[in-house]
Amino acid sequence: MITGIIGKPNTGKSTFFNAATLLSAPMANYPFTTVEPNFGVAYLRVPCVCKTLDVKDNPVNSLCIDHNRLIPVKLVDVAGLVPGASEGRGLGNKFLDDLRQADVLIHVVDASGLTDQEGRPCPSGDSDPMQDIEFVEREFDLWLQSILQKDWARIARTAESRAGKLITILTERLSGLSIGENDILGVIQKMGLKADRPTGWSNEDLSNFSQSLREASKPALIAANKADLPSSLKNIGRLKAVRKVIPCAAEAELLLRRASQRGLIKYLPGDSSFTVNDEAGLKTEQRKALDLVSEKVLNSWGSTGVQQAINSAYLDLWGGIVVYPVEDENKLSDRKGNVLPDAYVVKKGSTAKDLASKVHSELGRTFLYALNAKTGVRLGADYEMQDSDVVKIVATGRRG
Ligand SMILES: Nc1nc2c(ncn2[C@@H]2O[C@H](COP(=O)(O)OP(=O)(O)O)[C@@H](O)[C@H]2O)c(=O)[nH]1
Ligand SMILES: [Mg+2]
Repeated sequence: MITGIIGKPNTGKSTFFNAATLLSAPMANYPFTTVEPNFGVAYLRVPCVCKTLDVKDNPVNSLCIDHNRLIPVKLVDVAGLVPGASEGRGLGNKFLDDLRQADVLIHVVDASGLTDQEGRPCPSGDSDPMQDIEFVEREFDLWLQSILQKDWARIARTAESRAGKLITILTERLSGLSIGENDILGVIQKMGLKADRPTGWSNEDLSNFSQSLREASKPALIAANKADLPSSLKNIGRLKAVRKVIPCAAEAELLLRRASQRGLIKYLPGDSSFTVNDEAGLKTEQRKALDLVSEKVLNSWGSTGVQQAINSAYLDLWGGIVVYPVEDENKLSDRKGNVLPDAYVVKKGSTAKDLASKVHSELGRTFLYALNAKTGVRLGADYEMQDSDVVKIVATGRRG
């Protein structure tokens, strides 16, 4: 599961990425061993079950700070795109290559209207972020359409030779883009397209199909960035009427995380305020910068929005829930005695057996049953995992 950060140039994508991936607390176990250049690790923040269970935990695959579980998740910073990118303008198809693996998107827009579609300064402030959203989405759709259209006539003819063949061909063709069979099937049904007669699909059908497929397979939220600037206010109101929008101030978040890293303030990403550790130790300009963040961002918007955007991407768009597998259901620990060692983000609807497979493929294969560690209740393979479940998985293998 990967979240992609997209948008035109100069909206603050890299600032957002840098802020989201900066965490001062060190992590013992780095979960992603190979991190490619534009990939980074951000953290999902959820209330940790250690609080309701009233236990002291020793996280291994994640962190727990003041009863907040911080779970590493992957982010990819996609190259900025300009109108015509799907035909190779700007960095062109580079952005689309970066996007392939993304399951959900955070679309960063410059809500202030102070940059044009190419990302150049627009001092009048009348660049319209709504139009930016639309052109970025359109480039994506055109790109998807171009992939489908390449040899559509041949695909369509081949597909008509056998019932159900179209879905197989499309699934194969789009598998590298994190677009699955269910998305394809769902869109064809919703649009009332004839899967058995693809030679009859018009160009317009293909165009609409591409758009619906993007919406289904790459759900996106709008991070309305630069919310600290005065001209952002009215634009954010307009955007909220038509899209899922989270007002953001990525630069402020970066400043707060850096200040926290240097021990100047106490601040956990997502908080609505911070406290200064040593008032006397602050330089005048540091004090001033922090006051500005309080005034323009925290007091105006409630938070910088960066953590909220990450959380929303994983929990709302993707439908994630957080569960805690343990090996000892009484101590709630792993074998080494680490209490609540691991937190896993799984998709709503995942079963106990799905979780077992995620922990270890062998554990999935040899799964017998699971135990709800909070209640002692035995759970079958098909039990649907619930948020904050703590479970022990019992298997036949030697691991059990
Ligand atoms: N006022 C304001 N400026 C920001 C914010 N985030 C980024 N910027 C500025 O926007 C410009 C572009 O930022 P950058 O992250 O490089 O954008 P990218 O091209 O989308 O990666 C830089 O000058 C940033 O300092 C923000 O939250 N508020
Ligand atoms: Mg950038």
